[in-house]
Amino acid sequence: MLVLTGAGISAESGLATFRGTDGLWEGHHVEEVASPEGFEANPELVWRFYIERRRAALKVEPNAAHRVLAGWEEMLGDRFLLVTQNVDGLHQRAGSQRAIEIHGSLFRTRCHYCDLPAFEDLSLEPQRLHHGCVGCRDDAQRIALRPDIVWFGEMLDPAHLAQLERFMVQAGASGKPFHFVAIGTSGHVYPAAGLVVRARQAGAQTHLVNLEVPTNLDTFEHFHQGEATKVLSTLYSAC
Ligand code: BJW
Repeated sequence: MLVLTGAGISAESGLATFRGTDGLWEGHHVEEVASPEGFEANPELVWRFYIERRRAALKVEPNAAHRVLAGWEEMLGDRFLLVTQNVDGLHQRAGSQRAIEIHGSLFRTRCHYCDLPAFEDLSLEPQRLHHGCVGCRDDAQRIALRPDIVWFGEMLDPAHLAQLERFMVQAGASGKPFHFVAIGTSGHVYPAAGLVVRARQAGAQTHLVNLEVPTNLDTFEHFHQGEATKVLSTLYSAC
């Protein structure tokens, strides 16, 4: 089973989704806070935005839907893989270990300009980050450190995409039922929104659990409309 999650799964924990009426982008243009150009133009604004996101994520708890997925992993072992677009760390806090964070993490920082490896960063003090990176000794004046988040126009980690592809090929060839389940995602953002198509090619039965009708609905075979916590409590037996 391959599961893809988006912001909707954390909505019932109290975190805002991206494209809802109370969406996170409200008050900010997307390109100001979630693009490389935005960071280069105003890194302080970007850091303020992400420190607020860190605070919000730390204030809430994983919900029943996060816990159901951790339970599926426990039952299925290496026949289960979770790929999340979320950067809030709630899956890990619910007990998921086989989780790939394809859009990065709020709780890691890396350098925007060099290949200094990303490191864990739980700081809620943006000022601390207003220093050059140790890897970029030639220019310690600019703000080089940034959240380890995949912004628009940036590449996803090729190792993550390769891991996903390997999993789909193996699951499709296993001879056992293979299900792809997307949960709480509007289908606007690629390449995540295209995973359903690839999973289907690999032999998966495809399911979507979502509150509203997404843009890529016609790419799914089964649509379970509703709140993730309610739908997931019975979905496993329906698969
Ligand atoms: C509930 C619920 C409940 C609520 N229960 N459900 C192909 C075609 C066109 C464009 C592209 C393409 N390939 C690539 C692109 C460009 C771009 C892109 O996709 N643009 C689109 C906008 C068109 N993609 C990229 O740039 C990606 N990079 C890339 O592909 O590199 C190569 C390349 C570059 C340039 C050109 C071509 C190729 C990178 C994308 C990174 C996205 N990052 C973000 C920001 C991270 C910042 C952050 O987190 O702070 O990640 S965007 C934002 O959207 C965030 C999310 O992970 C992502 C997805 O949002 P999600 O999770 O779906 O949330 P919502 O709010 O949209 O939906 C929530 C849903 O939940 C709703 O439907 C509700 O109904 C539902 N819901 N409560 C169940 N209780």
